Amino acid sequence: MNDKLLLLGDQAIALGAIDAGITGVYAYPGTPSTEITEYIQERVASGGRTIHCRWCTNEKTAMEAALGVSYVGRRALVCMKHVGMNVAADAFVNSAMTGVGGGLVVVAADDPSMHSSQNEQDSRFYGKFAFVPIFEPSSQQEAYQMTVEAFDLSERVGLPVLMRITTRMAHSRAIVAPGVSRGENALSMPRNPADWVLLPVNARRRYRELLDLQPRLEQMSEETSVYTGGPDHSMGIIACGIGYNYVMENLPGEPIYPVLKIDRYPLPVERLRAMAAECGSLLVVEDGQPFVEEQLRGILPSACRVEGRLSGRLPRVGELNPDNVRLALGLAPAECGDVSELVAPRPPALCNGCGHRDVYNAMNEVLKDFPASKVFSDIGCYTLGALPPLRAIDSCVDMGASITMAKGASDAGLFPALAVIGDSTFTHSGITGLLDAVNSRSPITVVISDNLTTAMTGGQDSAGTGRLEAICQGVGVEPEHIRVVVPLPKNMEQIRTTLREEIAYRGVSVIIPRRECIQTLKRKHK
Ligand SMILES: Cc1ncc(C[n+]2csc(CCOP(=O)(O)OP(=O)(O)O)c2C)c(N)n1
Repeated sequence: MNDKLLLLGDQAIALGAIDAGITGVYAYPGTPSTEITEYIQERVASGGRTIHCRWCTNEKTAMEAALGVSYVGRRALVCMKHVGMNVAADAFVNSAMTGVGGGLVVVAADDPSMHSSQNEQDSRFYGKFAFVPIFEPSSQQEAYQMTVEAFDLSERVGLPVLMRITTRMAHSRAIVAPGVSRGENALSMPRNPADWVLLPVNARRRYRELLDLQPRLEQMSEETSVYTGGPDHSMGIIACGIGYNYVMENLPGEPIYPVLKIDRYPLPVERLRAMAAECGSLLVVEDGQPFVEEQLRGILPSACRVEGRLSGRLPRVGELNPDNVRLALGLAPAECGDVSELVAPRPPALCNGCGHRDVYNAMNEVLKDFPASKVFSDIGCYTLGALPPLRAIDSCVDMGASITMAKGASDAGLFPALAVIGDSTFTHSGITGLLDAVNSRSPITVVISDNLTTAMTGGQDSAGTGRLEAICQGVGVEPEHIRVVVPLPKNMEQIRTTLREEIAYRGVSVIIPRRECIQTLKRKHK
């Protein structure tokens, strides 16, 4: 019997993947998913089994590398935050069309309440859209076990499995009892190599096969869903993923209402219909968007009363928690009060001594002479430059959008158009936009604020470190318009002059302010 461990949900998934015999984890950092890969990296570094665990350049490269592992019969884990699914979507959706060889599990960590994200999108829609099985654990122990099971299922049905978690599952700890660990699969080649060539002739056949598989997946959900009968049938509760935890915390012991725990999709339609037939109404407790609640409208007779986030019984936005679930269950509010009144909010800010600050101070000075200027920015620590007192940037949409938006605005006649992007975001998805700008000779000034790390998510390696000038030159930026400066208060005059010169140049210029992130520097000194 293995020792029990106190693990984050992320770590439980990581351990499950290690014990399932993965050959590699492929990921780009993003809260709340980052700790999955970091745990595997730590285990490998401390002498565990060899597992490929280097950070990828973005979520799409991660998904595709994992698909390559699966093609040759071995197991791979892919991890990302929910918005990473948008980047990986092309590969993800088509991986359901090719099918998989070795087990392939994709973890998408959703962030309801947008603690560190631009939106609240719910990754379950991606799983449904791609017609793949979705797992949604309700506890850390389940996260461990379901990961192992997801790899087995993936190989059994020949499809990737999407594991969907939300912030609380990822970042809260509980005891996990690990099971047995297995080794890697042997190398093996695809049974039907044509499946992997998505020419229309093969794709049409594969799509039919994918659709034909759906009743089998639905049947599996019927067999595994856990239904607990309760004496009071005035209401039935459908509790998904971590929502089940919140329900059980409020209804300890034997729940008085019937409870159906949903931890995998497609939905167990027959089970749901049977439950609706014996309950006065149904309450859907699901974190994220009303994914189940919406589907129930098509599954159940229209007379059936379904309540949840759409009906207003639970809040439409933000995370679920034991308190708002408690109210939806018709119970009196918990006595501990509203924590938001007890904990003083601390808005995020750039660290003192951060190089991004010096970049923005110089930029703000220079742009006083250009009242029509706009600074398109991106996602990273430097996004905090939008806040007072700096107020230095005008946009933050999705990773890589700074350069392309500056190009578009310049095409439309804006001058000067500037872009500010971090080093990791630049390699993630800024390079192709820079190529577009070079190809159309757009008069834009791109600032790649290089702190030599992916700071926002905790200081992971940045894919282009040491190669940014070469990348820009390779993309076609003229060498004399690739300028490197050191963002320190003592260099202000030089930075301002460089900015003025490159704004005056009517072509693509890149300025790279380079100074190591003070947080990673501090950690190195320690
Ligand atoms: C598609 C997507 N993937 C991941 C993230 C999470 N994320 C936000 S910023 C960032 C990288 C920031 O690194 P960098 O551009 O170097 O800027 P820094 O934070 O170091 O200033 C990451 C990984 C995200 N928001 N969107």
